[in-house]
Amino acid sequence: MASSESLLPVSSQQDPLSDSRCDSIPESRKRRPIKVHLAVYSGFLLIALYVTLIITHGGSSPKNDVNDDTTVESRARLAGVSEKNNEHIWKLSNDLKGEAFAWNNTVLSWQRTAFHFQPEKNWMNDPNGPLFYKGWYHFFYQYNPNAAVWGDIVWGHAVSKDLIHWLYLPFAMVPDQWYDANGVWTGSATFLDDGSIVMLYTGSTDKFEQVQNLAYPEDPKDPLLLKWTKYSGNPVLVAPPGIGVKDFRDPTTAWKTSDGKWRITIGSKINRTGVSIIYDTTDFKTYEKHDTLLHQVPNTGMWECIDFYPVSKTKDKGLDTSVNGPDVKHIIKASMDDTRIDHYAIGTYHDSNATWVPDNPSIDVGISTGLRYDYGKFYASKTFYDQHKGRRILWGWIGESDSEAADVQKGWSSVQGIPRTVALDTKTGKNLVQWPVKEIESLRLRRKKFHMKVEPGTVVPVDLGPAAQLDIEAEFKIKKDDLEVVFGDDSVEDDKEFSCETSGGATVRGALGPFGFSVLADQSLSEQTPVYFYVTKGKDSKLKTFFCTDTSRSTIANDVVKPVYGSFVPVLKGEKLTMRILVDHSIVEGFGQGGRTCITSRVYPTKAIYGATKLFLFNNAIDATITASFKVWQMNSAFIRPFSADDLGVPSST
Ligand code: DQQ
Repeated sequence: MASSESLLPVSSQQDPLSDSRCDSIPESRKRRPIKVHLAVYSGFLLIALYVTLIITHGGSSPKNDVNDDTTVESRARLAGVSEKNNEHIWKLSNDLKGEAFAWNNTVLSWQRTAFHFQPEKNWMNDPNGPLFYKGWYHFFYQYNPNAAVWGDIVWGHAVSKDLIHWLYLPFAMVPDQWYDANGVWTGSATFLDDGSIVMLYTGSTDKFEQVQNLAYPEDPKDPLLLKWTKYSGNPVLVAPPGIGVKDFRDPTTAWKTSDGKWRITIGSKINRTGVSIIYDTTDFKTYEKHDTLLHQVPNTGMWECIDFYPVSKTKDKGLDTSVNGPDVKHIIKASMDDTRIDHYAIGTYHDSNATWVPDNPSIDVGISTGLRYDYGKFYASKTFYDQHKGRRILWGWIGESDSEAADVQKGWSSVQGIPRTVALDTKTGKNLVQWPVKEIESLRLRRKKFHMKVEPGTVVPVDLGPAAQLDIEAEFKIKKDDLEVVFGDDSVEDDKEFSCETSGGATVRGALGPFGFSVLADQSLSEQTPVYFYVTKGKDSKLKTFFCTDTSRSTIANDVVKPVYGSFVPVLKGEKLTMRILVDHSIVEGFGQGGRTCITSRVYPTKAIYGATKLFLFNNAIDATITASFKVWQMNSAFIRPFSADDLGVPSST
């Protein structure tokens, strides 16, 4: 094992993971010429303007899509949904040089992913109506055919035999009716008892009002479901009294009631209370609204893309959406428009009065300390029951963390996360577990196995070759003697306040962490994305483990949002610490402890690209020696391309 000392000097003064760019301040920056003062003052002015904007926009909390500081309202805001706008994040950051990073095509081309679903070009957002039909997985998605920014939304459509290799098909639905003239927005599929499919989706009308519409396959015999018929009586639902016409969207998959009707829920808000409105139907054309709500949580704002489904308390397998009973818990997930976070909660569904009660009200849906599918970038997600393999699969939209200008330059925006199986963690009963679908393993190429002991304050290069497309599975053990010393030593402070997001990232050294991998790193570690565990000693002397990803040094570019992501991860007695990481150019997906805590990041290296992309193992703890046993696979690229007749075994006519 090589010590990091040859790579980077390690001492308690100089942290092995610290940003060498910060080490020396050039003479020119030590003095403060008038220009700098001006920059500082204009910085304050910008911040003041920003704070004023937050207040004038109803006091909503800051979020990734900071409002523009001009008076022009954004396209999406006008239409009644939020959209990405990272432009001002970097201008408000410490980097006040005023110029965005100069991206070039070499760097931008490298960012395109190799095994994540993304369209050939332009903008994509929410997953829509996923399903399995006649041997094909179908994936629909919000898509702008005209630009790499949100707008002109149609339903893109692709099919796959294995959820990994995808064939693009013609658009399933486009805005061609008054009731969806401003966009065919998010929706969900339901299988009726006879195996036929109905699709409910939100239309943004010619007046930008949100209504719900019904569509169904024109030819049920067609396994590709190429053509969709919109019901002549659309819209089937308009916003009920008391609900804003721009706050009524994203119908769920329907589930069966005990008296044989179908039930759906639609997200909205009443003042600042996020709500889940509930309807019963027998034919999907006429609906009966319940006076009560499925659920509501004050101060959470608009609920987008609600998902509602059962999970088994005892088995790992997935359940069809209508299953209920004593061995079942129900999940409500809502996408918080204010924070762009997908929150879920576990609870009990009461069929008789169409309500749902959380197991633990202190971590109800949308509460900031509550549960999240993913602690990084992951939004507008949707599950479906895969009747082919008896599992529930989760899709999530992974937006960009760079600027809109960079997206326009690269010609595309957003990817979808690798589909994940999702199930209740039967060991804890208190969280879900998510895991990349088994089929992703078909892309695994060359495997290398490692077993390394890593001393405190060490960074070790992992000898791999190319490291831009990887699947890493790792187990970590903290040396027993070190743990005992930490437990017995009163001078080692309790880390009860630790938080991945606010405790300074991977450079801050504690007794028992951080340790993990730096992915997408260059040789000098001037760019790197550490994915790591940080173990703290609780007041009760029990270990508390956090799983984090630090993107703050992932790129030298300044026009990128670079947070530290992560959260607590449950580790049960006798369990080793385990993590899995999928690396695919500009996306890193981390799964801590078998998928109890997941973190997806978008990162945009400028130096750690092509042949210069490396992987490092690090231990930045002060008091603990770590043993890491891990396997790394180079990952093949998936075939994601337009459909041709040959894909059905039919020779194409030329
Ligand atoms: N995206 C859709 C809406 C949904 C939002 C519009 C969530 O239906 O609420 O593209 O990202």
